[in-house]
Amino acid sequence: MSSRIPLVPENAAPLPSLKENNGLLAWVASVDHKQIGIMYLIITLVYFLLGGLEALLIRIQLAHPGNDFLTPEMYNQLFTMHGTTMIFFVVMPFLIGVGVYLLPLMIGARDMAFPRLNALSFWLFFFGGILLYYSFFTQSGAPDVGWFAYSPLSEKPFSLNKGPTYWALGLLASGIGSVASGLNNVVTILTMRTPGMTMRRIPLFVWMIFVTSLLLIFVIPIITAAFAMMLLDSLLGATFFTPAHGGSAILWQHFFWGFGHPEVYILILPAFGIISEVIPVFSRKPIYGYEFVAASTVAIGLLSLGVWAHHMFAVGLGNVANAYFSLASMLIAIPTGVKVLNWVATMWGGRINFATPMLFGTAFIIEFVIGGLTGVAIASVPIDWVVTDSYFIVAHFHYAIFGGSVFAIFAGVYYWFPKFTGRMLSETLGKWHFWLTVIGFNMTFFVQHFLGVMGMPRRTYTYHDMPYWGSMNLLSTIGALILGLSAIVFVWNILVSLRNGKPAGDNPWNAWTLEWATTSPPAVENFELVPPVRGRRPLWDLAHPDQPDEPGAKIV
Ligand code: HEM
Ligand SMILES: [Cu+2]
Repeated sequence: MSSRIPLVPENAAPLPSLKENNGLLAWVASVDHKQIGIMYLIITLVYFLLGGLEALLIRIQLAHPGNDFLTPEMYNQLFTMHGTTMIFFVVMPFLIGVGVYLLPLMIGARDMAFPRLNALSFWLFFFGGILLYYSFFTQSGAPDVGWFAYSPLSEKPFSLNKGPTYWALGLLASGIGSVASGLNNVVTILTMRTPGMTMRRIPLFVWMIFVTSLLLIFVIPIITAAFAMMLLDSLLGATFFTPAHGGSAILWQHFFWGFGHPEVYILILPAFGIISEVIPVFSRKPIYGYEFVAASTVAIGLLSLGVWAHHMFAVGLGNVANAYFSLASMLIAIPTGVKVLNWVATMWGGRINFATPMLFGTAFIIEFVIGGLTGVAIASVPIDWVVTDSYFIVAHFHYAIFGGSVFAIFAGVYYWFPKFTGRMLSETLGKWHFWLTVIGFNMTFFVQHFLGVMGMPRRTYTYHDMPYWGSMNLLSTIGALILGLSAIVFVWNILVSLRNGKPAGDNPWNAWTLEWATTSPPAVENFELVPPVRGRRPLWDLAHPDQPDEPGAKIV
């Protein structure tokens, strides 16, 4: 019994619980959404540490002017691998993985619509990452062309090594897995909801995953096709992106950013979802303006498809194109601002409990607003012309993607860890982790705004000793070391709490959505009984039958 692998149940005997199936094969062969979700989370933690190590090496090289800690070739490989890793092997798969774990639980289902497809997605992601990192061990080394691999730099004859080929192949594989995840999520949300769980009642996290999944389905194929063309160019002598032979280098940029801009929303919308779950629970109030949060997500998703060329203002697309892409980009600030207002209004007058998830949630709002504001600034063409490819851009996207997505990820880990494992993370270590992260993060990236405006280019191996450049870069590097320390505290907290953490019980935060209606961790079949769903907060309705969220649901 204990070595059985939970495949499709076809016998009437009770299913073995996850605890009985801890052998390696049970994990490798699993199609259980919770086991697959946990595997995503473990692998992304490993990549987070790798990507962080790469970032540290970059920052040590930049600590003072004229440094030669790394070789220029190594430097190029490191910033390329750092960016690629953080985006495609940390933030994106973390959010997909936490989605895969939570979706069925939140809508009262037993599993995803297509459990085997779910496993396929995970393994494509897993081997895609291995393919990418294998490049470090080849003679030519890792890719060194930046995370967007612009042509003609990434093409023959400018790139004689095979790094970009590993890059394209690894991302191609994991990208196909992401499209499959998108399809799986959409079908699950549309067809597997428990009775009463209408689309107007699903948790906001589920709404965000829904819109994100549609984006995955629409935009990953663009880059998949572009990878195929790039591989045809480099391996079979085609010339899609090489101008010297009639191809177009700018075409690559259109393909890349046609995918790449929606991709940044793929990285942030599920993060918005996490925040929209955490803020109400820790403010002890229902979310303010559920419909607005959901509808503004749909608006952001649609708008995000039509703004890609704001990454290409410096190309010289002409005034009409520049004016359109500038305006369209600024429009996105409206639905985004709506969300910020919703979160602040939810906190307003609430009984706020600043436990670690809420600390990260609150810092998320502040830092994401900073990243959003610099985003509106560089949506203005003349401003972008001044700061493009400078450290101002590096500061901007780290505020959005680290201060935003990664802070939300931390909020989510502290919030759901008890559900995943049955144990609480330590609050003391959590607070240390939080403060080290906030201080380290702002110290690393705030000064980069100034460095950028003063003209320091990004992707630069070293720099001249200009006034203030050395001291600001040193400050940034010290911040990065503090971030390294915070990551150690985080991992330590996970390891210690897995063994000795306080037992969590079913619902330690007194939350209201269905994942908290079952044991921690949930049994293989998720629920013994799914509570009735008569509103957006089923567990509130259950505990307060005389004052349900939707007055019609009152049981007399
Ligand atoms: C999960 C968090 C992070 C994400 C998602 C992220 C993402 C990125 C991306 C996409 C790039 C661009 C690479 C390229 O232009 O090819 C980049 C560059 C960089 N990141 Fe990060 N990063 C994260 C964390 C960090 C941390 C913790 C540090 C500092 C310790 C850091 C420092 C840098 C530096 C120095 C660069 C090089 C900029 C350049 O191109 O010149 N990043 N990061
Ligand atoms: Cu963009």
